[in-house]
Amino acid sequence: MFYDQAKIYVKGGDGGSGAVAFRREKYVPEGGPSGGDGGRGANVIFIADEGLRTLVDFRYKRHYKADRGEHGMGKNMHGKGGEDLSVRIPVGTVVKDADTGEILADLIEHGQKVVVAKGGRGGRGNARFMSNTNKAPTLAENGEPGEERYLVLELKLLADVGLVGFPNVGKSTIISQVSAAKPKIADYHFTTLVPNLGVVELEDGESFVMADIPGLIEGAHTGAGLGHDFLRHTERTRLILHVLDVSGSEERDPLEDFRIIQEELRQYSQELASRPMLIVANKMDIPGAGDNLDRVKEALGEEHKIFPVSAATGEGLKELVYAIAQVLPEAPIPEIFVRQEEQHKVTQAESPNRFELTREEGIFIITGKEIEKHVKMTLFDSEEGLYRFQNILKVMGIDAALRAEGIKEGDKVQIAGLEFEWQE
Ligand SMILES: Nc1nc2c(ncn2[C@@H]2O[C@H](COP(=O)(O)OP(=O)(O)OP(=O)(O)O)[C@@H](O)[C@H]2O)c(=O)[nH]1
Ligand SMILES: [Mg+2]
Repeated sequence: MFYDQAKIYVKGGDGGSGAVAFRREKYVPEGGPSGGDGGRGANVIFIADEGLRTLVDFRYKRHYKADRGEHGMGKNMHGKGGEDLSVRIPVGTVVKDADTGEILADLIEHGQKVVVAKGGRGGRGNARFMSNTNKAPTLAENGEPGEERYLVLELKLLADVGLVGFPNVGKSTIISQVSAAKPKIADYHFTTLVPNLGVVELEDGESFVMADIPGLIEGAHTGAGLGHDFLRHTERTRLILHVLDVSGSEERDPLEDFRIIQEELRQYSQELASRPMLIVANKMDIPGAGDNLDRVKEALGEEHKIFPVSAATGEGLKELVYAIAQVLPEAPIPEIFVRQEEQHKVTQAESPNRFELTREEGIFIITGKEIEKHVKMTLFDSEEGLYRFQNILKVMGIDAALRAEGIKEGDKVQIAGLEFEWQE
């Protein structure tokens, strides 16, 4: 099977905790603070690899966690950082945040790297909190939690030209004639279940990549036939070849076919439907094709270039390849676009606030990445740690927000699993 989509979980390593320690020296009664910092948590990194063709690996392994940093130790010894976790993914993979739909990376070159989950920084040891007013701090930090998120991976093949059309119109036969690709060809619908790529070599030594994709039928956007998701493999193409069976060998009207396929492309994305396009009028060797070709030319000839061919005999294919080679250098390289439904999600997830305050059964609940991180990094059993945390609540405006909501002495507040009573 061809796996071109996956949802996985990635987590950067947590930072190691800072240490609380004091020097003990024989003749020094009270040594200075000597707790070292925690080590940095490791990152999860994606590396694009042209040797991989599908996302099948991610079907079986869906969780990727990088190592944590080591804790700091006494005698000012810092913890060791974790080693980054490198994950190889196929060239052509688009990486999105599963919750927001935001595109984090589009890896189109072999060796391209991207950090998809940052490791947390190490917590500071107490040695770092010494000041003129506090010579013996008992304050240290826990490590910062590593970044974690769910990712959607989508493989979008890298091709210059995409073949689209109804099943059985001869798309696979065409690619088999103009390139070394050897796709299955047969006289039934949906012979092609997964996209095939073929390299078309030109006489001048140049070449381009053609993608043969499964056939579309009316209602593909609602799931009819094989659906329309595989159109993602045409997203990077600069030119669409719209293949028609102009012989009408299946009792359909090629003009009607054209309109249906165009509508399906539009349903996938307006942008895709308006890409540069050539019409390939195939099966010209079958009697009766000529009449239909005339009708197609009359209806569509002004707007589109039409190439009569026979993939079976090879007639007309040279001219087609030549025309593609002419059009390609002019055609703009499409940027990976965010489809409309995904865009919607992005805007929904954005929130200008650094935190959210809600109330449930009298309890004040505070959520937000930043404050949750502070909770995890605070050592609450140290009085100084507690004091510092209170300061963070003030600085972030959480204090003020709670007061504005009418919080009273003794009310309960909850943040990231921590519950405490409000005290003035
Ligand atoms: N007579 C004739 N038959 C053709 C021509 N091109 C393709 N065929 C036949 O049409 C049938 C379908 O061809 P395919 O290349 O498998 O069609 P496809 O568009 O890839 O079909 P799906 O993969 O099902 O979407 C096969 O039996 C081919 O031999 C042609 O130019 N003339
Ligand atoms: Mg096919």
